[in-house]
Amino acid sequence: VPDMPAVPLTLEGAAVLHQMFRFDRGGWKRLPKEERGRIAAEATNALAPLEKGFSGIHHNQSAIYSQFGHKGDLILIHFRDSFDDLHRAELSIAGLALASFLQPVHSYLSVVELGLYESSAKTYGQLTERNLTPHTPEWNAAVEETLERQRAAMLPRLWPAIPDYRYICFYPMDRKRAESNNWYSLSMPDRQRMMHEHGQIGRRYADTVRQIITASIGLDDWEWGVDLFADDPLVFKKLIYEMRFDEVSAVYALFGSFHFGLRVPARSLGGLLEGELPAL
Ligand code: FEC
Repeated sequence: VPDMPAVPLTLEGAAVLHQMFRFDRGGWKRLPKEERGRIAAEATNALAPLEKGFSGIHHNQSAIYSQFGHKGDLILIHFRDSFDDLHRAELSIAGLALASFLQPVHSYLSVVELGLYESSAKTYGQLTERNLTPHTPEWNAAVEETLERQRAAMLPRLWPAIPDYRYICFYPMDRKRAESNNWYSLSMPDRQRMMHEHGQIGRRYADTVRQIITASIGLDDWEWGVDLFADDPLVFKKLIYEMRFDEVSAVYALFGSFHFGLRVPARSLGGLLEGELPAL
């Protein structure tokens, strides 16, 4: 019997960029009021349509968050149909007059990923029963056929609209590759079982938090980006705390730095630059 592929099947969707900026409040305050108004209006006019969806496509959205703490002042997130359109978003922000007051302090590039642990084992098993051999053209065609069906079923999760919640919590993650605990040398059934348990904890929070997992292997410094959206910030703490005790996090997770922000509609950007937060 040939070895089954070790890599789970995945579906990829929107290309995603997170941008964190420091705002030069001192420089901004030194500008005459009318000049500040003009620059803020230009940025609002550029960002308001992107909030609804680039090129009129509902899911191709960008969103603004006011960042807590010293890590930055402004978080912009962009979801796009293609990496080219994603880079267009980045260039259009860089072209705003406001960009002279925004210093990029961090960014993260990734792609929406649905890991299909549950169905990978099933699919690989069925193909083996049909006497197909991994990595042959026949095997690849049969895998692609399955993925195509799954893609159609998962469209809204692959191309998500930015969830309409007040807070965002973003952080990157790795799975451990240490000598004793190496996720990548575990068997598929072991990983599948742990991911199943992970999903079970997650689903208990489905009413209060939306999660979007993006993959960044080959794109950025960590392996995954985790975006959580909620109206109650304590939900982030409770969910992440509970998951820390779950085997896949307790033994195999490494976390990068956390970024926490409050959603600011584009129409409230001018106010934010003057130091006002949008009301609830
Ligand atoms: O190997 C991989 O595919 C790793 C990618 C991955 C990371 C990750 C981390 C977190 N998740 C968090 C929240 C949720 C919530 C739900 C949920 C479900 C899944 C499933 C996959 C998955 N997560 Fe995950 N998560 C990753 C991947 N996660 C695949 C689906 C599993 C299944 O259904 O069997 C439930 C969503 C729903 O169905 O409504 C909520 C949080 C983290 C970061 C904290 C941590 O301790 O890992 C929070 C990486």
